[in-house]
Amino acid sequence: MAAKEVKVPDIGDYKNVDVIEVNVKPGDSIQAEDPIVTLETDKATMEVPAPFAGVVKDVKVKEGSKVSEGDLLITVEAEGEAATEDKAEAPAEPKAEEKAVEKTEEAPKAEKKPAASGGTQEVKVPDIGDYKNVDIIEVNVSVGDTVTKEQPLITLETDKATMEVPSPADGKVKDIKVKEGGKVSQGDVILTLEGSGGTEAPAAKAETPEEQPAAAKEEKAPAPAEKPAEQKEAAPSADADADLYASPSVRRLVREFDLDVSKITASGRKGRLTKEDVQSYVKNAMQSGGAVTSGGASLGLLPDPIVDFAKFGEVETQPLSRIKKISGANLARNWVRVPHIFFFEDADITDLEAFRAAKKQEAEKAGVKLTPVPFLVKAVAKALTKFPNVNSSLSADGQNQVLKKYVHVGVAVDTPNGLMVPVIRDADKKSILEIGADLMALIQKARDGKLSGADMQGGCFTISSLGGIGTTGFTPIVNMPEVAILGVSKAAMKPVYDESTGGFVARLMMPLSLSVDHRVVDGAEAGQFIVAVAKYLSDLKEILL
Ligand code: CAO
Repeated sequence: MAAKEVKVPDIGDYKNVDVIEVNVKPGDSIQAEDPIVTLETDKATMEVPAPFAGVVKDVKVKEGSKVSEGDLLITVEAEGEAATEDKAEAPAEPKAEEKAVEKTEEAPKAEKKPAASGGTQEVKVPDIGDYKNVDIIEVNVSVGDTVTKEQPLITLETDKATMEVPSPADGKVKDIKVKEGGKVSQGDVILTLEGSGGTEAPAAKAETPEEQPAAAKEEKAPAPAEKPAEQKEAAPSADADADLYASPSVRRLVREFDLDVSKITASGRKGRLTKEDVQSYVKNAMQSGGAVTSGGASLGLLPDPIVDFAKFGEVETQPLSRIKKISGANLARNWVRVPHIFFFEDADITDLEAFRAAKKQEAEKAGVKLTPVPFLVKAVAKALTKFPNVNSSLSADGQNQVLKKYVHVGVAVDTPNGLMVPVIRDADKKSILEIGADLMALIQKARDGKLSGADMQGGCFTISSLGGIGTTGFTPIVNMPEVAILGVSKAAMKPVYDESTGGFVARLMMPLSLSVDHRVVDGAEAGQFIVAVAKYLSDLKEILL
């Protein structure tokens, strides 16, 4: 028996993909095609199958890790000679699955025009690779529902991946042609959508075979092993999470709300957890004031108030943007899970402002709008190098502290769709003008809705500046897994006591607030940190020391 490495195969353009399940442990006997790990992008979950049979020797990833193509997953003592290195490195199935999913995203996007006011358009199954007669495991909408573009309409499942077909446009569901348990292939009509405005929608062009040629490469991929989805729930497991059988959107819901899935009864076909299961579980738990999350004892909260606002006057109900839904769930978790403490300090930026005013035109020539924010990023980066504890995170199990040797600073950006936090990398090594240039590019991308996942990953600390808007102070919520966030308010002239003259002088003071995770940062250290940031801003020379 020889120990062989099993690595992440080609998963398309995705990098740092979430490992949401690890299905094996050291000592497990596995067969070829057994799922080793489950990966999840924002549109699909996919299993990486074992390329050969053997005994798992070592597992190199864990739930919550992020992986990219070529990363080592496990080592296996392979049985027999049949297992070749080639197979070990590149089982091709996930590639085919992911490509199919990418196409499900692309195809509806081509149907840009909404259906006419009162007119309808047929929504068809887009290119899903070579798969035919794919199981519909979930129909996410009902007749009469108002849907928004990109909202999942149905969930399909092959033997290796689940994928959602998103709505190509805003509209109202007029007629549904499929049902849960049915099977579909590319081009089959899913539903008809009644548009909310615009001109008559063209036929679903992007879904015609001429415009969506079958991916030739996928023909090279070995046919997925005949392994019916039923096997997923056939094997009982002590860990209910590890066997979660649900669509990507339901998995996401479970994770966003940090639910204990072992307590939720799955009512879907073959034991699949449906969105309704999760919703009714949360509703029941809230009504009974019970805990719904997996991370702690009951908070004993009252259920949320349910109010018919229309009884009190005219109202208009609008769906929350996707970003608001995602960030809302994250903020709620961070607020409940992180024991916050808050610190306040005013930075005297009188000299900084004089310097900034003097350099503004020069910066503009270099294409940089020199606001106070690049200076704040630089001051924070310096402080993070001085206070490594603030530049750290708790490990996922809460047992270790991860100290970061890099300094990547996130800046909260207000966008039409909600708050986003792009990250300026290696801010400690960059000049203020370089930081300004990075910042401008990221703000533009954020407001154009073009930030990539990579632009928002890896932050060590966040700055939330409302200085351009106003406010005299606020307490931002720590952006987990970071352990601190700086809130910046509008600088104002204030009388400051001058010990040397015994009188008051007018100085430009910028209010700073620091929120920290008290599990990691003690009060004294947090105080020193915010005082240091204020000192660097008050005297830029301090940054050089
Ligand atoms: N005090 C006084 N003036 C300030 C200031 C401060 N603290 N910060 C910025 N300004 C000034 C700028 O200099 C600029 O004026 P000039 O054009 O005369 O130089 C003006 O305010 C507008 O700045 P801006 O907001 O366009 O740009 P910015 O670099 O200051 O901020 C960004 C960029 C992305 C941080 C900001 O636009 C933004 O989106 N902030 C919102 C953050 C947010 O919503 N946080 C959530 C709070 S809860 O966590």
